[in-house]
Amino acid sequence: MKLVIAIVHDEDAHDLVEELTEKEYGVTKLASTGGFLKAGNTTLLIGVPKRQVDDVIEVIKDTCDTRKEYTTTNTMVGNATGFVGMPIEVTVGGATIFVIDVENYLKI
Ligand code: 2BA
Repeated sequence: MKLVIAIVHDEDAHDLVEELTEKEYGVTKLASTGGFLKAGNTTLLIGVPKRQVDDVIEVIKDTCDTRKEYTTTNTMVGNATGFVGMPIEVTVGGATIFVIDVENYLKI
């Protein structure tokens, strides 16, 4: 048994949950926040037998897009007279995926 943890863009989360559920994968959706952008994203927990991990990753690949997002960094200006917010572009996703061994899987 493996646990696939997928951090995805909020805009892809609904379709991804639909696709996974349609294929009868069990999914738990958690609201999460990225440490760098401090913006909302979605974390999905998907517990599957090892042989299904590749299929789950394919579904994620097919559903999640990369996006350009913008944040600002404080940069010193002049002779240290002040700071100005400099925009920086970052590419987010499609998805950040962790695959973890599950030692035990119980439903009580
Ligand atoms: P955030 O931490 O908000 O990061 C959003 C995007 O900002 C990242 O996209 C990456 O392109 C950029 N970024 C992150 N840290 C950076 C840094 N120190 N310097 C410059 N740019 C940086 P992704 O890599 O696609 O990550 C999307 C989200 O996945 C992240 O949101 C975070 O919530 C999660 N994530 C990514 N790597 C992770 C990791 N190693 N462990 C846990 N969560 C992770």
